[in-house]
Amino acid sequence: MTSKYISSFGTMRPPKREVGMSKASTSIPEFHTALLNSKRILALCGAGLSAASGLDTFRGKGGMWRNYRATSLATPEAFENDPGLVWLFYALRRHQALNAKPNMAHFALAELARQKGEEGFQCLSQNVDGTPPTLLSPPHTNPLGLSQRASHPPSQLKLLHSTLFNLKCFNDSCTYLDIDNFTDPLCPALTITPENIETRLAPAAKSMHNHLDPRRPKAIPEDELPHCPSCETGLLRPGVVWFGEALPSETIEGIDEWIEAGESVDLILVIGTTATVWPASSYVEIARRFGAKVAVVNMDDGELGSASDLREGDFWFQGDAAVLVPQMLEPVVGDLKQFKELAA
Ligand code: BJW
Ligand code: ZN
Repeated sequence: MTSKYISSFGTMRPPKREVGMSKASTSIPEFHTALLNSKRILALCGAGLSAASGLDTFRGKGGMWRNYRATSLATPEAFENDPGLVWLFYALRRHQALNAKPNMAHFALAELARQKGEEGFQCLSQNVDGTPPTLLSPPHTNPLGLSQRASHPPSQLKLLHSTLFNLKCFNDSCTYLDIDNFTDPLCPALTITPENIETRLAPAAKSMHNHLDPRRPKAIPEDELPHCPSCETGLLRPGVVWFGEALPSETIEGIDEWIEAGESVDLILVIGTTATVWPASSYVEIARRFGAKVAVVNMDDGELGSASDLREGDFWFQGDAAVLVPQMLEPVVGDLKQFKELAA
């Protein structure tokens, strides 16, 4: 993961603070003027973008899975200690993502991408509910990720935390990678029925030890979990980026190249994210350095990390991204009525 623009998290992360709403405009007509004056636009999207499609967020209300904080399961240490527990969490999310529909915000961003072209718009998504833009099937066919089902042009979608539909080997010395694996369930032990999940989780739930304690009963015996067909010893794991892991370098380098290809970045849309996870959060500051106004769309005015320091000329829209993003982009994307029947 090498980027000219991302600084180390020690220097980048701003202190926790409420959104500086007082200086930002909340006027959609004023935003329309800014949008129409913007040649080069970035979006930084998070879990709130897919909330209207029925997928859970990481923090706040949607951030608990059973008795576990979602963020505590998104680590190599959690997988090391109880791979079956972590696999159940991801198997459920694969199942939900495969069965979810894109919402109107996905369609609006995809249309913005088509209208502005590669030079004019790049969507940086922290969400793992999509496939990487490498090996894509034709648009609109299942199974694909939500942005891809909204026909978002692949070269304009950068999946910062990769995707639930890549699998890789947990063995560090093995390079096995399975791209676009949509099998559901991946194996019988990972079948998504309430009974299977409850039965698997019950012994651990009754234990006094926390899920990082090696003495705690494991959710699924390792021989029932998917194994790597290449080295035959390692367990397969979801190919997403967990805490402490590097983001895909070709993705980061592609974003650097896009930034460098123009004189400025004029606008960054920060949609449905707490903007607290580094290095994704640093794109707000990076875009600012290149001249961008910041437009935040969020249900909540709580913690908004790197997007909280809003200034004169910035925008703040509180509400559901699926409702607000189409309204905000309307002068460029039109009324999107052709997509309404397809959307969640
Ligand atoms: C709506 C809505 C609606 C709801 N409409 N809005 C100390 C300080 C600073 C940084 C660090 C630190 N210690 C460690 C770090 C680094 C660490 C980090 O940032 N930690 C922070 C928690 C502090 N970062 C990393 O570890 C990264 N890697 C790294 O540092 O590597 C170093 C390295 C370099 C070189 C070589 C080797 C190593 C990796 C970070 C990976 C994060 N991965 C996850 C899991 C992905 C897999 C999975 O999905 O399971 O990514 S964590 C989780 O957070 C997930 C998300 O993409 C990410 C961001 O969350 P997001 O999208 O913002 O969701 P929420 O839930 O937080 O917010 C949703 C928002 O939507 C809310 O605001 C709602 O209000 C809103 N909302 N409904 C509009 N309808
Ligand atoms: Zn392997």
